[in-house]
Amino acid sequence: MKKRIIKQKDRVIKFLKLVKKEHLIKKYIHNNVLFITFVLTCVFNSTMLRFLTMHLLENYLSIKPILADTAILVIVGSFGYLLKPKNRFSYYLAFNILFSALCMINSIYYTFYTSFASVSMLSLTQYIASVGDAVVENVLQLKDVIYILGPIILIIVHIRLKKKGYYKKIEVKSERKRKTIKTLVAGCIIAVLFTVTLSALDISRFAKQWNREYVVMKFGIYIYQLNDIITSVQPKINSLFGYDKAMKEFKEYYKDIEKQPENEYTNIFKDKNVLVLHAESIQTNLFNLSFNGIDVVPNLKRIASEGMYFSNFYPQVSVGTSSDSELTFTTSLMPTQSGTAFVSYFDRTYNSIPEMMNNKGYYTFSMHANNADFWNRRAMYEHLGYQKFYSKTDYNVTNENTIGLGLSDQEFFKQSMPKLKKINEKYDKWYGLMIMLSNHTPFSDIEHYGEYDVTMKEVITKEDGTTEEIVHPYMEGRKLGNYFKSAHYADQAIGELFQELEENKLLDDTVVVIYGDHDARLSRSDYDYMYNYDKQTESKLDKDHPNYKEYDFYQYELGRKVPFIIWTKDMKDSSMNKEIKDVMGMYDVMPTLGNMFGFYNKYQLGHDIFDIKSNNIVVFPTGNWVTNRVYYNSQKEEYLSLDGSAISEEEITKNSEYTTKLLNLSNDIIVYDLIERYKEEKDILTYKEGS
Ligand code: GP9
Ligand code: MN
Repeated sequence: MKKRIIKQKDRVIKFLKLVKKEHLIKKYIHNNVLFITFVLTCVFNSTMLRFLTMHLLENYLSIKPILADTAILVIVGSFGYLLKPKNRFSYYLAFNILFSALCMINSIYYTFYTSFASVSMLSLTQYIASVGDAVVENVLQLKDVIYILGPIILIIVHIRLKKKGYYKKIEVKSERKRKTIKTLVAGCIIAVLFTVTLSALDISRFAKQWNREYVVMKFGIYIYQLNDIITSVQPKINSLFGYDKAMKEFKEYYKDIEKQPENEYTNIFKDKNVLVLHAESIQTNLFNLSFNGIDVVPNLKRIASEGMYFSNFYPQVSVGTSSDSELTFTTSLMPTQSGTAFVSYFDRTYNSIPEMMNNKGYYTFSMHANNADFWNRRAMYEHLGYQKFYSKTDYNVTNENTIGLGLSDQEFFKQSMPKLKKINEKYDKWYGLMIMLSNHTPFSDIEHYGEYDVTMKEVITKEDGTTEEIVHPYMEGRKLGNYFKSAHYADQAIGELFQELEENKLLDDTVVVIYGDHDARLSRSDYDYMYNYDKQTESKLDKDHPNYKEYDFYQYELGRKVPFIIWTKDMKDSSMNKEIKDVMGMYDVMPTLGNMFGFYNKYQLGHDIFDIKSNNIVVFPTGNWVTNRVYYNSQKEEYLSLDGSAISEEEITKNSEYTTKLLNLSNDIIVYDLIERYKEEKDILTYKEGS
């Protein structure tokens, strides 16, 4: 054994000496310039993408993704050697363009969604196209286009090689084969080296793929994207194969679930009309902001103060944003782990609020002045049970009354009024959803938002006793400032809606429910600027300044809260007029309203907040979760204690396991259509027992 090791050692030393003597490295580089340029430029692009998106120290120091990128690129590049030298350039250029495009798409996507792109979103391109202009106008930046350097460098190298006669070399087939195999083996060795660096956590996250940042950070963008393709088609294959296991777990989970007990709000709103307001991109943090003495959202603040206001309410959206919010609101299920329920799984059976209201004799409808196919609503609404969908074609949309993506909220409400009046006259009781649109990213239609001043005004007294007003630009001209202007506009529209509803006597027997659908997708640095604004220099405080306080990850995540309000005309004089501070998620809406209106969905994953109270947990599609006590970041496996108390390891493990279980269960229910198939199973059983 010892002898063998010595022999091996001798061989390696001999080889290294040979490499030195014969200048083998130099020769290798000289003979493989094109291949090396291909690999290096692609590794550079992928590395830049990580640096420019995720600003984590760990990311800068990690060798893992570089190894992963190199392995995959050497393997892909090795097949280029099968071609004759004169044809190789086309091969490498094609892949270089493909990989650079991947980096560019992901760079833009990250700015927009703080996540990496997924091919499961390809079927959604028609919806993305509608906001495409907004993306280009607002998001395309220098950092997104640097990736074209890859193909440019490759072309330059190619031209120089051509001049030097590099491509005139003749390589026989066997030599090309030999080169391919050698390079392929080298690629595989790097892949093995990479694999041994992986931890169990890396592998499990890779398999699940939902923690996209983590996967890119450890596996690089190219392997991430390959894995994404596989995991995106997996649900289709899964729904054919993993059914038995999923059904078993489904039955297991629900066997012990009992109907929630009654409480003081049970049936309190029985037979009342319901008007649900889907408030696009309205965040809770707007409630605490005012500029020069004027609130950003004065009407929403007033409505909240007159009703039941849930101030620690979280959206639970994934890539399906608005549609995910609607899904979770109406079914108490979580967004799917791949694709979106509205698009990929619209044909499943859902126990939904409209369905339950239909069963109670309500007329159910949705109103949204956008294209009916956006987020596949037209098809999905059939399955959610809405009896009628008033969409773009039911409204008069002109250039003059358009803001951002479509019909302005003010016009939308105005034009909806006659429809609502008719419905109210015709039907005994009704349930309606109104989806707002104007307050949508990129908030650049400022000339239509009306006057709302987001500067900082200051009155100073001069030495001679006279006063002078100084105007600091503050949030003026910034994306966040534009968001405030846009939100102020949306709030004004809501104020007008309430006025018109009141004038038309539509509030007398109606419960109004308002929810913000998700956060406004603004970056952390925007908030950092606002909270660290220095009026002396009229810019952000320097990071070294003693007063600088970074707007950190947790502040940002906790700041993504949206408002949830339940309001009736007479509530302000009742005991229901209160603020509920317990954490609550979108999936708790159906159980909470269900108790108030008298319906129950056995498959709901949330809870009636008045039943679970301070014991509630809100899970997020990323695997993160929040309770009254703690916010847990599953990406980094870190947490923040919210009340300053000590958090035990046991509590973290228990809640993390619960989160994983719930996310998997929810995904299985949708992917395998378990509600429908369980019903069928039971029907067959009843039939058999009866015969
Ligand atoms: C589109 C609107 C916006 O009709 O609901 O969708 P979003 O981009 O917020 O998901
Ligand atoms: Mn939305």
